[in-house]
Amino acid sequence: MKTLALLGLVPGLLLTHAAASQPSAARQPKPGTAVVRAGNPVVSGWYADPEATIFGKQYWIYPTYSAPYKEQVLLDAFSSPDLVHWTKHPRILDTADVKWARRAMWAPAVVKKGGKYFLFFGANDVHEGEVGGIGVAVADRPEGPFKDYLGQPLIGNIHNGAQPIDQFVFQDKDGQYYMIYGGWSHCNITRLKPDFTGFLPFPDGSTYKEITPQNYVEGPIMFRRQGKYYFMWSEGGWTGPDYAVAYAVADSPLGPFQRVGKILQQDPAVATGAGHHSVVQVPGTDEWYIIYHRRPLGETDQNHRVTCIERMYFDQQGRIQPVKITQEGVATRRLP
Ligand code: FUB
Repeated sequence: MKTLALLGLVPGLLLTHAAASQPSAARQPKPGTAVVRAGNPVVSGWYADPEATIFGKQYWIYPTYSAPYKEQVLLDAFSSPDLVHWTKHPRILDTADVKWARRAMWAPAVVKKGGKYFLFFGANDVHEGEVGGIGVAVADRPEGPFKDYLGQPLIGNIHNGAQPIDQFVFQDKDGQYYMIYGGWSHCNITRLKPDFTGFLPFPDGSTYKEITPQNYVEGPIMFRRQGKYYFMWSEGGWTGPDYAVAYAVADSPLGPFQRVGKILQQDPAVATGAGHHSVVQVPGTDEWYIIYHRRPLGETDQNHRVTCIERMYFDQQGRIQPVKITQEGVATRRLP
């Protein structure tokens, strides 16, 4: 568990973003009040590709265990009631429990459905003709233990040039679950069957639709806000300093997605390689957080990535505002 929370004073911390989704004046602490801040990174250790979500009154983060490549054989998870104090849940999934997975367990995505928790993951860094790809595991609790659900990959082949990694599961307002995924600069969207055992074809008969926007590399996510579909992804190379997050907006989960621009990237005074993120919305509010990984200054090892959180703001036109990466991180935010 991370034990160190940062103490800061309010002035200058909460008044820096002029945006439509700022916290209301009523929610801002009085000037001079000490504010507990998470500090970045929010958890100790090398953790990347963080999928953040909310189950009940807890925030959860499911990251990649960013150890040396061949040691990426397990997943840990973290939970928090307030974004500041995090509890580690070790080894929620292990390749020992997935007979077809042997390494490179990457970028989890977790959804709750019908009282079960489904954890989608990439395994083996699969290439043409190899065994591996996107799998799914299931548990009765968010901290697992998760067990392989299918006994084989959910997606084991390469479609439209997309490596089967970096899956994200998005539920539309009609209840339909979509999987959006892909590495190697190609992104596909598919319709999941209700029991997550496979896919339903689209009305035109296709199963894997490519929705790759300009500059897309990997790490897609999607969410809805005010009737619009926001599609976000990582661009640049994850092993270097120029990794970044960009986005597009459309009227449908199928796009078309026109790239708007970058909203998260390195800051030479803070950290490099900022990317592969997720977002959470505090239920019933327009408060948004971006959870992402970055590389500490001076680090060059590709796996030396840490998980961080910042506020994410929209302007009056619905554009996502550039995110400033910080050492201070976010203030305590309990769930309503
Ligand atoms: O952590 C392994 C890989 O690094 C992910 O799948 C990519 O998106 C990149 O973040």
